[in-house]
Amino acid sequence: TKSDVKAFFIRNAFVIFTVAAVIIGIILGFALRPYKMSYREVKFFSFPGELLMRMLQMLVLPLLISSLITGMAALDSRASGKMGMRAVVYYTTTTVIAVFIGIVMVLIIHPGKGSKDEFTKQQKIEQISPADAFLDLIRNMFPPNLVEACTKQFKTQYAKRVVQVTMTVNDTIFTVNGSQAISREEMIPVPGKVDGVNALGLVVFSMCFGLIIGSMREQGQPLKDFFDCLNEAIMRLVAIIMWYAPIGILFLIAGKIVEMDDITTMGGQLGMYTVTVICGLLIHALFVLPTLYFAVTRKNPFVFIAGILQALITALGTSSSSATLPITFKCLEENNKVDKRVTRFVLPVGATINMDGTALYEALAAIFIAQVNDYDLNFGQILTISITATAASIGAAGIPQAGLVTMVIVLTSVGLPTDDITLIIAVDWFLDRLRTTTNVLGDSIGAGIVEHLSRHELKNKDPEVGNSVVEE
Ligand code: DAS
Repeated sequence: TKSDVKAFFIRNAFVIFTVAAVIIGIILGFALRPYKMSYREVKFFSFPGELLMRMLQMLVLPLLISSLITGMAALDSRASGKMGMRAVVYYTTTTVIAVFIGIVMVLIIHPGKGSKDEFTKQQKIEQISPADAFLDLIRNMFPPNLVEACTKQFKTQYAKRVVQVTMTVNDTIFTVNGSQAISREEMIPVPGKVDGVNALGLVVFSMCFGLIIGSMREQGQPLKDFFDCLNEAIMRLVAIIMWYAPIGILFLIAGKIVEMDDITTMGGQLGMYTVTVICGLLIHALFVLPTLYFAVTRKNPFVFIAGILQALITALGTSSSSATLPITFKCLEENNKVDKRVTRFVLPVGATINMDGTALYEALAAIFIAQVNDYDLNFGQILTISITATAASIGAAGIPQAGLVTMVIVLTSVGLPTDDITLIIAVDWFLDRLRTTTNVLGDSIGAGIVEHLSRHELKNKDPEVGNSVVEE
């Protein structure tokens, strides 16, 4: 009936607007392409999209910190330990499967065959051992300065650039040698590289802090109430931003289509590589994750996915799983009714360390670069790639193209030329959107699975966060 249609429309207004925004964005983008806008004009045009990015990013830090602290404070150590174990098992399993799919796909399709002709080497780069990268990952878990952790990631300086200054004073020539330490990211030219918030450090701190507050019982109550209230207030802001999201997404997508390079210039190897990554991500997102969800919960995974559609589209539009985090929270809690004690605990951690799409892509891309260079990888090297790809996906920040930067770790671990990253840069903006969507899907399904497995601990307890889940 008419009122049914109306009710359906109101219930699904957000999703309908968002899907419409994507479609209009694509049409508008292609319609405007022939006009060949200048860089500056594109910036003006996509301004509403830039605003959405900024609004979402604005909320991420307080949301991440307050949700983790309240989430941890609400659980006693036994419950959080169990839930944490389940989350870790889920993250590890799905990441390993993703890496496996990436490797199998690239070995079967072999997109890098043929001679490498579209690229010339740019500079020689010093080798970095994977151990350096692992140590940086762990260093980032313990930020010495919390305020700084909110603005940047820590990077070890690995090499020195020597600067020589010659001067003449009273006919005498002096030469001064100076040296400047540079980090591994500075050693390779990666256009558009980004420096993220040290989310890993903040996650570790907030979890510990939350646990301690929880264990303080009465004494910790004021802090618990404070962060609870902060969290609630931020979520209300998210609700307002959600109304603006479709407009932002429309312009983000249209702007990107207007500015992207001509597709016809894409070489054969690169085209095959793109197809291989897309196939791998689709298998993981539409087959592996839903099957896992069904196997554990016996519920229809596609109903679950429909509930988070807006988060998935936001991930596609923003290429950032951390900017999408506020929307992921809303979708899971409101549409899929996932318990807040689970989302607050599992989502911020997931958005920071669980990146299935990134892991799949990094392993696949590294092997593709080996294929292009006619470099035969043995089994041990493929194993090294899978381990470092996992570490690189954990270390990557949830921001656009972070995965491209952490690729350096994977490539150096098996002695592949890091400057070959430039080979795949042309298509990375696009693949980044797809892997970010896969990352967000993985985090969301993880929340669903952990909630199901933790149902006994969650049963019969006050669902209001702030109460202990398991009483001794
Ligand atoms: N785009 C990032 C994300 O937010 C990760 C990546 O670059 O792979 O998930």
